[in-house]
Amino acid sequence: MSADAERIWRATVLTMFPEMFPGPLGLSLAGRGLERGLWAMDVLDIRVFARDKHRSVDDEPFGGGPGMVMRADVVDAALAAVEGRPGPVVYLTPRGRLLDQALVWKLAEGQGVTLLCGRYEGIDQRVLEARAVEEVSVGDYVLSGGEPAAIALIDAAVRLLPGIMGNEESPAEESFETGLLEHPHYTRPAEWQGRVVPGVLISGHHEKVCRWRLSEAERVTEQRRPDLWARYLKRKGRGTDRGGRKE
Ligand code: 6GU
Repeated sequence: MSADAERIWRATVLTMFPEMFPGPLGLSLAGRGLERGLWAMDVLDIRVFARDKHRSVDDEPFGGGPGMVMRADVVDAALAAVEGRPGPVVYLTPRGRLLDQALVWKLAEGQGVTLLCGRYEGIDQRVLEARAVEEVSVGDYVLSGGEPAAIALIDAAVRLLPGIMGNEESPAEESFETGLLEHPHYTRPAEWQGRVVPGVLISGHHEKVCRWRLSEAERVTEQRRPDLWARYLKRKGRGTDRGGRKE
């Protein structure tokens, strides 16, 4: 293995549903990058680390209540098998800190990430503490498991890796990089079902187009995302960018 191949960004996924991977990550931008060796993914089946004859991974929660909890010893054995890989170990859970573009950049700029996908009601808290696992959520709604969240996180990170995106798909101007949602987009035909494209976009005035796009981005952000809008206004005077990173 060459030194470069050892250093490529690597996602390690621990899951009870390995068939869910690569899934959408095998297609489009991420999939082409995977085929070209620009990043790599290893998927491990957590059930392999169950030791009893029934291969049980989960058990009833202490204190009672619905659902099942993944056992500390089984999850610990799975994490031990991938110990020493570069990058943080992240457990995907709606109890985690929210994933945002700043954290995506941090992960993409590292050497990779190990993602622990839970099912059932969750994972025994003791193993998360013992192995200093970071807990991350992809939004304020509940998925039936961490796998779609892991796919979202990997997709977001991989598209930022060098060589993945062509020049025409630069991330610099898109939503969350500027701290604003994006302006609306239009393409041909200039008139469709009686609806016309905003005149400034076909005026040929590059500077006017830029100003219009910024004002549209500001308008839509203020309207839809008061949280982003407040941060944008605060940050504007301070010369920071990229989801809060200092330039
Ligand atoms: Cl990371 N996992 C699950 N199961 N549900 C979620 C989530 C993660 N983030 C938001 N909802």
